[in-house]
Amino acid sequence: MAHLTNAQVAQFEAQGYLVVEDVFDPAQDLDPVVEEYTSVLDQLAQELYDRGEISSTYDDLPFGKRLTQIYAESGKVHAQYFDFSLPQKNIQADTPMWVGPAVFQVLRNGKLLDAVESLIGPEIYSNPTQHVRLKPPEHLCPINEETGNVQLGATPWHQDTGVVTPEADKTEMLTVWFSLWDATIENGCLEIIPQSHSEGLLQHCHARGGMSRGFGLHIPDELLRAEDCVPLPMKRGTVLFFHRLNCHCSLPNNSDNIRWSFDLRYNPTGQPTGRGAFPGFVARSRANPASELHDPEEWANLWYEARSQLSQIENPTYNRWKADDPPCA
Ligand SMILES: O=C(O)CCC(=O)C(=O)O
Ligand SMILES: [Fe+2]
Repeated sequence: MAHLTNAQVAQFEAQGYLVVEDVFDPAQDLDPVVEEYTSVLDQLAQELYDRGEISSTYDDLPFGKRLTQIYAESGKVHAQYFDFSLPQKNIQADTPMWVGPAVFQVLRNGKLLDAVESLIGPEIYSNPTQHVRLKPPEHLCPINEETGNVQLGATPWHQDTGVVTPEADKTEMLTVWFSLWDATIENGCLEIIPQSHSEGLLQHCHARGGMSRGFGLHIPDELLRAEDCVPLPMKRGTVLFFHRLNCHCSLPNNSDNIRWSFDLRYNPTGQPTGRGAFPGFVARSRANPASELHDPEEWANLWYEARSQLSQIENPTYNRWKADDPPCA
C-alpha cells in the first residue's frame, strides 16, 4: 500500500505539488513499459525503412540512441506514434497511437492509485488528458521549418487547467508525472512554482518569440513568479503529483540521451474531464468495484472507436485562448 501520510496531503494542499519517492518499483512496474515501447520502436523503424525514409532500422543501438537517430535521419519527431492519446486536431482514421497493455497496467497501478486516492478520494477516473514524452537531445532534434524551433523541446510555462476546456475548471483534476528513466536538470526535468495553485488561472498566450522556456501555448513571464521556481530532478520510481493550477514547465534536454516521461491525470468520477471527446475510464471505485475497467483490450478499443468517430467530424477545440487576448497581442 502506498497511501500518503497526512503530512504529505497537507504539503500537497499548501504547496500545490508533492514529490513521493519509490511509489513504483522500477523493475516490476516500469520495465514492462520500456519493453513494450522497444517493440513499438521496432515497428516504427521497420515502417520508415520500408518507405525508404531511413537507411537502417538501427536495431543494434540502445533505445534512446536509436530513437534519436531515427528522428534525426527521417527529419521528423514521431511523437504521436508512441502517444496513448490523440492529437488535438486533424485526427485521421489511421492517426498512429500506442495504447498497449503495459501502458494500461501503469494507469491502473495499485500503488499509484493508493496515492491518488489519498489526494482525490476513492472514486478515481482516469482522465484522457495524458501523454508519453520522449524528448530527443535538443542538439540532435529535427527542426520545425516554419518556426525554426526544435520539433519537440522544453515545455513552456503553463497550468494544466489552461489546456482543457472551461467545463473542467472546477474538476479536481490531479496531474501525475514520472519519468521512465531518471529526469535530471541536464536532460529536462520539470520546474514548478510553489503555491502558484492558489493564485487562480492565469492568462495563457499562443507561441511567440522571446519565450523563456520552449515554444507554444504559455503563460507570459511577466505574469509568473519565475524567480521562485524550483527544478525537480527525479529518479525512476519517484512520482510528482500536482494541482491543476500549479504553474510548471520543463527545462530543455541538453543531454546526449532522451528524456522519457509519462504524464497522467485523474479526477473524481463524474466530473467533466475537459476532453469530452476522448475516452477515460473508472480506474478505482470503492462504491462500485464492478464499474472499474480491468481489460487492456477494452481500453484500447475505446481509443480506436474515438479515433474513428473523430476522423469523421470537425474536431472540437480544447483551447480557450485567443491570439489577441491582452497581454498576448
Ligand atoms: O513533461 C513535460 O515536459 C511537460 C509535462 C506537463 O506539462 C504535465 O505533466 O502537465
Ligand atoms: Fe502540464
